[in-house]
This record gives sequence, structure tokens and C-alpha cells, in this order.
Amino acid sequence: MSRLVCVSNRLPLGPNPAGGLVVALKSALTETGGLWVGYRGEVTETPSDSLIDLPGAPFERAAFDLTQEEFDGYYRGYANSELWPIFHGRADLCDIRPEHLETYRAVNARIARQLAPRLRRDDRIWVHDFHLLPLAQELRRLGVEAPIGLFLHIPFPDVHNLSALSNGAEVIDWLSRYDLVGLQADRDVLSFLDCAWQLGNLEDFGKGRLKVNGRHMRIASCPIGIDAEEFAAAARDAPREDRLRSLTGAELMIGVDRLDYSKGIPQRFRAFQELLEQHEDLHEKIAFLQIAPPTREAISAYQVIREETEHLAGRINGQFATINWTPIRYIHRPLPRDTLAGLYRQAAIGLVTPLADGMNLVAKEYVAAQDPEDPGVLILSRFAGAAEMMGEALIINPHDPCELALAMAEALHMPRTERRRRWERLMHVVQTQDVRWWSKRFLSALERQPIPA
Ligand code: GDG
Repeated sequence: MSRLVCVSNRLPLGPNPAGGLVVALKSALTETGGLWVGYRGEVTETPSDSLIDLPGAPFERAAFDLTQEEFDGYYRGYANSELWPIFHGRADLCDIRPEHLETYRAVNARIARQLAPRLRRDDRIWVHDFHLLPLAQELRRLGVEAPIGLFLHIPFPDVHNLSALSNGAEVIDWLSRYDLVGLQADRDVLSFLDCAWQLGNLEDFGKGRLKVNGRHMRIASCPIGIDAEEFAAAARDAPREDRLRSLTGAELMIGVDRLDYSKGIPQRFRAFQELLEQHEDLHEKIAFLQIAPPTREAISAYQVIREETEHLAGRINGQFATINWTPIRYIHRPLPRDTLAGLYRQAAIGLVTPLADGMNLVAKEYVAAQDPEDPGVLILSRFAGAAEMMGEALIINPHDPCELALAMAEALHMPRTERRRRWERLMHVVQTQDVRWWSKRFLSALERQPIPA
């Protein structure tokens, strides 16, 4: 069996709570073994010439360094202030600067130079996400011949958004150097084909086989999953003291998201306000817990979303709170994973309402955490990749506060038989399309080399 080499921006280090990518990849690599290459998470004055080995995990780990200037241009700049907003349909939040792109290209070229000597001829190389789009091009320049695949964890933009980048056509060219590009959902595959058609030179041979800018490649939809059994067990076994003790007869509604403008947190707060305005009978009967750990705080769009979120929470609480009831509890800190699992299980409603999201693992975690006898209801945005396979959730448009408020009321009143019927179907999807299914699906597609037409 050939060795699996994963490359991602961050390595899983330290006690910090992981984002979706790290959670998923950690389970995949623990299963197969292999090498994981990524950034160590601290800036250095002079980056080391070669990768630094970090023992102490069930798989090999090797890190690259970044200087402050590289971090600012590659990570904070091009990746998070250009690609992230563009790929989430928010060209208006983009901060386009030529020096970001230059640093992004240079950092990818250096990662490739450091990685190439560590590679074996029969490795399979699995690159992750939008930080590393040019990596295949750079590795090929250095003569690496092993199969290279990219999995993009975020949505693929439509052509209008991609064209708002200064180098939209170059993005398509970067992707054409991979043997396989895996995307979260069918809608992303369609967007990729449209962009490749309009900004590149596309020949489509069907069944995911393409020739883009003269190079043969495959494209596939590979929806990411979770370790459903492990998560269900964590929820069952969560210490009772981690549960919310002060509910006093109210139903719990929960949201868990990095505080990112793509996650639709203010929209969700406004819908809750609408619900409380329309239904006085629900006052003191529903408690909304929003866990929103900080992320990318140095970027101004994230400071704006934090201010908006905190302002709204304060205003809504001021409007409706009683001496015995605080409608919104907002926690701007990460909680331990086991505590989260227990809270999901306790919650009658899971709120997942992004404006754009590659998949959204919280939707799957919420379902896995439920008590089969008395499961809660998932409310899910139709703009999350998860909506393609989780149609038994209450699917909503997060931009419409009235529709979302109606779904909250419907979920609160849904009879147990219907809750169970919906949950069983959702749980079946979460269990069968889990994280192992996802990595097998991607890696077996990577092994099938494109057949030149
Ligand atoms: C990207 C894509 C795609 C959150 N708060 C805490 C905490 N979390 C964990 C959740 C979940 C993960 O972080 C978030 O995953 P998501 O999928 O919701 O979102 P992104 O971080 O944006 O991930 C996304 C994903 O990659 C995988 O491909 O689904 O679309 O954007 O696991 O539970 N964990 C802990 N404390 C917290 O406070 N411990």
C-alpha cells in the first residue's frame, strides 16, 4: 500500500479546538497512517531550510515555518482576505493587493521545495484547501510524478465572484495541475465546470474526466463526513455537569460556529427576535445558546461581524429578558469537544444557518449526538453543502427572518414521531457517509488516473 501524504495549512497541535478540516483529517490519518505536513502555527524570523519533524502522533508530522511577512501576505492576505470572501460569495469584503498574491505564490513554491525531497515515488499526495492551490504546479515543476489530489473544503464560487479576483483564470490553471480536484457538493462541481469553461479552456469527456488548459484531470463531488459513532458516544457519555443546569422548563436551541461572516449568526439572531416578537407564549420557554469562538481576529471584516453579533445579542436580551430568563446566551470562547457533544444532545433544536458553507460539520455532529428515543430537530440553511444530503432537516433560507422564525416554531412543536422519522433518515446519511467513507471515496478516485481521450 502506498503512503498517504497530506498537506494542509495547519497541523493539529496543542489543545486548541479544531476547525472542520483538522477534525476530519485527523480521523482519516489515524486510520491509514502516513505523513501530515503543515504550518506549526508560530511565526519565525528565519524559516528553517527543511521541514521539521514533530513526533508524538499516530502518524508522522512535519512542519514548515512562516515569517511574519509571509503569514501576513499568504495566510491573512491572499488566502483569508481574498480567496475566502470570494469563494463564499462576498467579493464586497475582499481586500485585493498584488503583494498578497506574490507572497502566496512564493510561500507555495517554498513549501513545494521543502516537501519534494521527502516524497517517495509511490506516495499519494493529498493537498487540502484554499491555502495551497498552486502546490501541484510547484511540485510538478520540481519533477514530482506521484498522483496529487486537492480537496477543497469551502464552496466553489460562481464565475462572477471568481472574476472579481485579479487572477481568476490563474486559479483555474492552478487547479488543472491536479490529477483530481474533490469538491464538497454537486453544486460546486457545476460551478467549477462553468468557471473552467468561461475562464479557461475546458473539454469535458463525461464521468468527471476533463481536459483543462491542455491537461487531463478528474473532478468529483466527495462530501466530507464525521466519525459518527465516536461523536454519538461522546454525546451519550458527556458528563452531566457539562449540561446546562439553569434551563428551568425552557427548551434549548443551539448554534455552534466560528465567528465568521459566512455562518449567518446575525441573521439567526434577527430571526429569533422575530420569533419572540410574534410569540409571546414562547417567552421563558426557549433559550438560545450561541457558541462562537473567535477566528481571524486581525482581519477587519471579522471585527465588524463580532461587533454586529454582540450588539444584536445585547439588544435582543435588553428587549425581552426577564429577571428569570436571558433569551440569548452568547459565548465567544471555545468549549471542550465533549461539552459540545453533551449540549447538542440536550438541545431540542440545532441551528445551522450559514449564508455559504462548503459542508458544515456541525449539522452532522448535531444529528449524531441526538438521543434516538427523543431526538431534536435540525434547522439547516439551503446554502450549506450539507443540505444536498440532509433533506430531512427543516431546510430554510437564512436571509428570510420570517421563514427561519416559522421553522423554529415548527421545530418546537414537532411531534416526537415526526422528529424520530426525520432523525432516523438523517442519522443513516451521517453514519453511512462518514469520514472514512469520504477519505476512501477521494483516495480511490485519486488512484484512477485520467484516461487521455
Ligand atoms: C471548513 C468549511 C467544512 C466549533 N466551535 C467549537 C468547536 N467547533 C468545531 C465544530 C466542528 C468544526 O469546529 C467546525 O466545522 P464546520 O464544518 O462547521 O466549519 P469550518 O470550520 O468553517 O470548516 C466547512 C469543513 O471545513 C470540513 O470540510 O464543513 O464548510 O468551512 O467540528 O464542532 N469545537 C470545539 N469547541 C468549540 O467551541 N471543541
